[in-house]
Amino acid sequence: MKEITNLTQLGWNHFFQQQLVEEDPSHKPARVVRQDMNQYHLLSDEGRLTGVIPGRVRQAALSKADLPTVGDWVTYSPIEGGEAGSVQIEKCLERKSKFSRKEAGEVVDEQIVASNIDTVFIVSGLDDDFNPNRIERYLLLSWDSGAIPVIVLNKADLCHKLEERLVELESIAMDAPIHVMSAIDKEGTESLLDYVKPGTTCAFMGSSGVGKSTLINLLLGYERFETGAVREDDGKGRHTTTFRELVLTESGAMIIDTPGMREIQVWADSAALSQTFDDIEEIALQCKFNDCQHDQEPGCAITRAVSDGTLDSERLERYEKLKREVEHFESQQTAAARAAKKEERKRFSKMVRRLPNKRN
Ligand SMILES: Nc1nc2c(ncn2[C@@H]2O[C@H](COP(=O)(O)OP(=O)(O)OP(=O)(O)O)[C@@H](O)[C@H]2O)c(=O)[nH]1
Ligand SMILES: [Mg+2]
Ligand SMILES: [Zn+2]
Repeated sequence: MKEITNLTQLGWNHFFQQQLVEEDPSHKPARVVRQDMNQYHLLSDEGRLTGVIPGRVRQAALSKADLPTVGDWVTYSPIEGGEAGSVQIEKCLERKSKFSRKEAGEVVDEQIVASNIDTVFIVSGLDDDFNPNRIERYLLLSWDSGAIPVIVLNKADLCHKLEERLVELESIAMDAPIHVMSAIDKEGTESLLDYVKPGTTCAFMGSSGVGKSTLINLLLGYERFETGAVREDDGKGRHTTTFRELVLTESGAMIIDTPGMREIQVWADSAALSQTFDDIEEIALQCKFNDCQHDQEPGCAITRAVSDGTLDSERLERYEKLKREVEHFESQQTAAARAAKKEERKRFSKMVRRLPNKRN
């Protein structure tokens, strides 16, 4: 197989290359940089392409998560008689990492916000947007994603209690580095360059109006993305960015801008929860009983830590709430696995019934 060299700049590596072994050699790889309804914008060693998904590929997808999303590697083939640069997508390659949340609403489906990313920048405003609970949720999903989370505290120019907020954040960031900056004053933003390296991909996540697009424009050196003034009344921003997009920096790094998320519903397992709340789970190891519910049991280390001030009771409350959500997620996952098995059995027994009975 021909070694593809210039795709390396787009993040192509052995992990993806080995997935082509059994692939039709005429199918070539490309990276999804943007999706407009059914049209995918792709980058390949042939340059920019526009891809569509044929019905057969769409039908084979069991969930939305099986379809390509921004950051994905796909294989494509030319469309016979089609316009130059328009191709059809054959397959979505297995992902190295993916940042997912639960689809909003009642459905239990995974929404992949960005895939094949190395770094997740969790951007938060140091103004009234500051919200430890939201940062913990993003951390949880990041630890589940396979990418490394980095906390970005923007709008330092609007913050009068930086020290206080940093102390609070340091106790919840665990292993994630924290960077304080002001995009408006162009202060502290150069610290992001440590992560924005050639051939790597980072994604900016966070609520609307925290300054994701402003920061990305600074890193790019030009106004690539529209940025929006925050509404005066609620400080919540107005969702200036409406679609996800991957762009290349001058130095050859890839950055994904995402629209601000209103809801961050849990799509993560208990391993990610342990990583996010390592401090609490560490203390819980000291409880007298293995199955301690930390609810007035004798010898409870958690209760002791809260009363002697080593553990913030609000953090404990947030942990317990997220733990319930993770448990619910895991039970839904097993329920979904059970339902899939049942469906498979049904199909199998129908098939067996149709087989000719040899004894007759
Ligand atoms: N004071 C101050 N304002 C900032 C800073 N960074 C960004 N802003 C402003 O905040 C507003 C929102 O910035 P955007 O970059 O559009 O925010 P966003 O996170 O991309 O928002 P969405 O696209 O809606 O998700 C703009 O008016 C920016 O000029 C900062 O460091 N300090
Ligand atoms: Mg934006
Ligand atoms: Zn306990």
